[in-house]
Amino acid sequence: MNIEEIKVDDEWEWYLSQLYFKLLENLPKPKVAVELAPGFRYKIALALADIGFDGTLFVIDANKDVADFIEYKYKQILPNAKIECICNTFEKAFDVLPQNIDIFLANHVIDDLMLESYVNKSYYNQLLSNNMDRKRYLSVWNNFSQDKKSIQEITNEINKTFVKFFNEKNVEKVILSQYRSNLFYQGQDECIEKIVRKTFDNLKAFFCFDDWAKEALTFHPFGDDERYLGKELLENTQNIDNWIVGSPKKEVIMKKRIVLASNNEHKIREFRQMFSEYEIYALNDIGFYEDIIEDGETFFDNSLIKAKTIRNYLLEKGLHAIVIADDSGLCVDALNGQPGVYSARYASEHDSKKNRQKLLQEMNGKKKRSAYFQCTLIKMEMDGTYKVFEGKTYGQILNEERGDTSFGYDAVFFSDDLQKSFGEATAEEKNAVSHRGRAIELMKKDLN
Ligand code: ITT
Repeated sequence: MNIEEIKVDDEWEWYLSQLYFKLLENLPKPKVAVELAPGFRYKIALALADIGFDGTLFVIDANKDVADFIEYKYKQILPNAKIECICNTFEKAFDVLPQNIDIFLANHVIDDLMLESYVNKSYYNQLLSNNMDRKRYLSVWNNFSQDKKSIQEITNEINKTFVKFFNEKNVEKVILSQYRSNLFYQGQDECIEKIVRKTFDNLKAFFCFDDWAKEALTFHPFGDDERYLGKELLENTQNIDNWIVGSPKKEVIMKKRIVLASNNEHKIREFRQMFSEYEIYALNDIGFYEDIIEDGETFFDNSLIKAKTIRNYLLEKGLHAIVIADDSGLCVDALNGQPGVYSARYASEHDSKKNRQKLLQEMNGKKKRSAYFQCTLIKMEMDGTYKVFEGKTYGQILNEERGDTSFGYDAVFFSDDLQKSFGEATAEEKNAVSHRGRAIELMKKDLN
């Protein structure tokens, strides 16, 4: 499976991760955390990133594809943490887990454990697929029930595993979310509430979502997939009378989330490098796949077009985030400021090699080689108000490419500040003096 191709259900991730964050921020920062059965989802990692987690996180998942994905993704999300990925069943992971655990985290854990341990692999993989529609989902569950142990038997075994775990290990805090068992689709009698209650009776501290699920869901009604309808989530969690609820807060806002209105992977990488304290979502991450028509005459115009388009999209989806749009380009003095706003499509749309070649041709024999990169950033709030930040960086157009040619005009731009081409500079060197780096610095000051 190609890890890059895995798509998560973003709104759902976003929303649940906020709930985890709200619980976690009220607790002492953990040093040792364990997450059970994350699947191809990473909401818990996002929440841990929000609290600045820099301890050790053990992640258990018996599925190899999941474990590989998690290893890859979590290291990106939590660069300051130590990620220990255990590709095994929960019980078999006991030996590898430390004795003292500050926090144990799991979402939708009962179903995940059932799947992980008891469903045959081909069904399991189908169930993990995020694109699966409800009909297929049901058919998988039906097959599962025909040739596997009864739900009751499986439940008992899972209960035993949990009890053993909590008896053997010292677990300080637990956060779980189990909004509704998918098993309900089969009309099974066994209630997930009972399973959970029996299993976790012996715990000292047990947090789960309740009241602010209601608040959050009015902010983030996600999609029309019945499984995720807030009403069901709410009803199900409220039935569980012995669940302890974290301190409720009225607002659930994407405090530290930024949506970057760009699909340019290099820009995205630079933003992430310079904005490590924020979670940067690119357009793919929020499920926006359309081309934005950038027909403005200035960097500002285009930046505003991008920001407005994405703000409107988020509003439609009921999501809340700060939107940042970047329009940038290279302005060459001897070419009257060209390619300027046309930088991305100077010779050919998004073919940076052809664009550089055209520039070198146009500059052939020209003595005056001064140029500057400009970046115009717009930071837009959900109410539509915005601020503009501009950064410029000066240099000379080289006669030939030098260094890394992957990003736009980097290889033909000799930076006056660095005395080398941007293609030859390290990421840190470039970010420190670049147009984007400078605009971001200004914006950061404003955000803080
Ligand atoms: P988005 O609109 O999705 O953000 P884009 O690549 O179309 O992506 P722009 O419209 O802002 O972005 O075009 C900017 C072009 O200018 C970009 O494609 C590069 O060719 C060039 N460019 C901007 N910043 C650059 C940088 O730091 N290094 C090299 N080239 C850069």
